[in-house]
Amino acid sequence: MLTPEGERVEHPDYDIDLTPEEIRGLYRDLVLVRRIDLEAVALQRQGELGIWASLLGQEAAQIGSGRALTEADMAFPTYREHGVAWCRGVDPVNLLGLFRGVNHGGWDPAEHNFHLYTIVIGSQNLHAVGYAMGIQRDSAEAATIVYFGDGATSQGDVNESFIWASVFNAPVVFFCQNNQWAISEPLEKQSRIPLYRRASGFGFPGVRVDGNDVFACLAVTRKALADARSGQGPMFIEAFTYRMGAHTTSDDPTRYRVAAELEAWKLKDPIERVRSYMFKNQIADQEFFDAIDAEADELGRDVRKRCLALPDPEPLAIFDHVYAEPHRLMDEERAQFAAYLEGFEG
Ligand SMILES: Cc1ncc(C[n+]2csc(CCOP(=O)(O)OP(=O)(O)O)c2C)c(N)n1
Ligand SMILES: [Mg+2]
Repeated sequence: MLTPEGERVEHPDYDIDLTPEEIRGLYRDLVLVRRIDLEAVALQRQGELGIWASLLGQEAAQIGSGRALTEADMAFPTYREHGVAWCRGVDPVNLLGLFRGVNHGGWDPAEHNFHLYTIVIGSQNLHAVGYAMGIQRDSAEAATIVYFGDGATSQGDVNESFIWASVFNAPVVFFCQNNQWAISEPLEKQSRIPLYRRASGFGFPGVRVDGNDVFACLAVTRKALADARSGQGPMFIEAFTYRMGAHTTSDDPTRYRVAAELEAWKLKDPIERVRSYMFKNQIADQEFFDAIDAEADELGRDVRKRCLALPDPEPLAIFDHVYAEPHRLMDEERAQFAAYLEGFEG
């Protein structure tokens, strides 16, 4: 719907009518989440975070799909969904706390309808389908969306989630961000067909969307969620995008991919095309762009300041939220760890 040069194109099946204000809002989201991400990478490089998984390049896929959600919809993320977290009103400092190792994310999934981050590849797919089946049994006016990567489509859990969603006609949208890489494994080592085509074998529709086009991601996800809410079952969306950074800050992508690939994808940058479209169509002027840049810098400063001020947790607190109710094994492990800590002097 928006070419890399910022030209608007119509699509026969998916259309979207956005007001200038909505477009400015999407642009603001894209810029701010990129800024949060940049600050987080810098914080990790300065030793303030243990690790960080950058969303660089995937902003449109996350903001487009994230803004398609209604308040009642429930989202299940991986570890890279900082843009979706932003759309769900989760304070970015919570995300940093998780990667700093001082909390488990610390947000209430029920308050934001945004589940905690999941590191175990694909396990959130099963949680999402189970949740969607719950929505179905409650006859609630809501849908579930689950995020996962291209690599995750090779995982058993993900394939099982497709089967359950299909046979129970669960109101779930499978949002796969195909960023072309699963750490150092390229997509061609994961699949011999385009990923969206996998869906038909499970019995539900699959579409591929330009994952660097925020309008298209919004339009397609909105439609898929509406269909799910109205009882039409699951849908698979392959957002075709690119991981412009490293897998995480622990990874060095220059070891396994050529620089030319990144250069080609830079020309398809998800933010530049919106900016160019807005300029050309007088949806925003230089003053607006400058104000957003200033807001982004202020947000970066604020996030950094509050991250550094996060208190170190009391070591035994790690056991507090493993189970909702007291658990014998937790009590045992807590006691063992307390005894270990007491072995230190001072
Ligand atoms: C069950 C499981 N197996 C292996 C890993 C190690 N691991 C972490 S990220 C990753 C690759 C994931 O690639 P993809 O699904 O494409 O997501 P991306 O990181 O590209 O967003 C792997 C294998 C894990 N976290 N969980
Ligand atoms: Mg990937």
